[in-house]
Amino acid sequence: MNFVDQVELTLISGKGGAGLIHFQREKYRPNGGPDGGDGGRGGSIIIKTDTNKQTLAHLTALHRIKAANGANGQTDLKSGKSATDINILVPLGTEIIQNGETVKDLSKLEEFTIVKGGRGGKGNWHFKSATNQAPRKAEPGEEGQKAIFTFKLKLIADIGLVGQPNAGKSSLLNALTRASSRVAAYPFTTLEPHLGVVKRDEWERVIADIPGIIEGAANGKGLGHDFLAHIERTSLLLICIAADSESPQQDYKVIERELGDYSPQLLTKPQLLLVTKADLLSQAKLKSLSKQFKTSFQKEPLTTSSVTNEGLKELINQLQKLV
Ligand SMILES: Nc1nc2c(ncn2[C@@H]2O[C@H](COP(=O)(O)OP(=O)(O)OP(=O)(O)O)[C@@H](O)[C@H]2O)c(=O)[nH]1
Ligand SMILES: [Mg+2]
Repeated sequence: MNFVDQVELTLISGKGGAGLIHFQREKYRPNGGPDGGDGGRGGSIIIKTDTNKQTLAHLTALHRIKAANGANGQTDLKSGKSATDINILVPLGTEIIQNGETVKDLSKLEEFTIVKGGRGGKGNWHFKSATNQAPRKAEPGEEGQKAIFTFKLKLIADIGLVGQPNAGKSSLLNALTRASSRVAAYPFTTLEPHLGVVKRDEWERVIADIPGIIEGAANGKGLGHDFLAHIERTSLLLICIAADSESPQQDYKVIERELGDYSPQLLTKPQLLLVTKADLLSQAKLKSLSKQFKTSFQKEPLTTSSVTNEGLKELINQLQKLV
């Protein structure tokens, strides 16, 4: 498993281009005025959150990233070209640390300039005045910035998807958000947490899809154990039980037990019980399944299908109320 959650990077922004000292040279005007252009802006480095990124693995090999310098000013009042900014894409939940202090916590879809490109210097035409018609002065470009940053991935989700392998968690994440978590018809498809953002109007929350939980997970069995720590920080658990499971109630018991064994605190978290893959059962069977859950656990499940989208609106309604 390759779940990179910490990377150190040296980031360097570009220096601004120098302003030019130059004078117009036209055939019939021997003493043309100053026409030295301004230097271009140096490139900045910008950090952007992207829901298609799930880890920091794409940054591990880089170590040092430098944006280009701005070009120097040119004749004829032409400014030098500004350098292109560099965008670094990071997953939601990336924390950026410099000298042990948090510079930025990127927990929503946002971007921020981490090292700013230097300003271009002014060309000599700026310095022309009544007393100085031929300034022999221009500014150098401003220096870029250089610093070492630690990027740390903290999974910060408001809602955690929990369930046995193959319960349809990733499919649900994909149906509710723009995430593209891998889906396949076998257990342990998801090997590392995936995040997505569920949105409705102004309301948006981060959902985490974690590897499936099996019996013994709390003691280290399977993959889910490593990630139970992450869902400790969520404020609601969406417990997924597959409608076509041979023993839905047993599935639920296993999840409850593993959560409790891992940390009794997890059991005090608000839960929403979901019967996923509802399209695989008749309405009558779904109803009787709901009844069983109500009798055994005093919990009435919502039923959803990531294939027909049945129940998804109602699910978002509930999430809006609870989170
Ligand atoms: N019919 C139907 N099949 C579904 C639905 N949701 C998921 N599936 C199928 O169930 C299988 C498992 O789906 P996943 O979303 O990968 O399940 P998971 O819980 O993320 O599985 P792990 O990552 O292995 O724990 C896939 O073959 C899906 O196509 C659904 O709503 N209806
Ligand atoms: Mg999955």
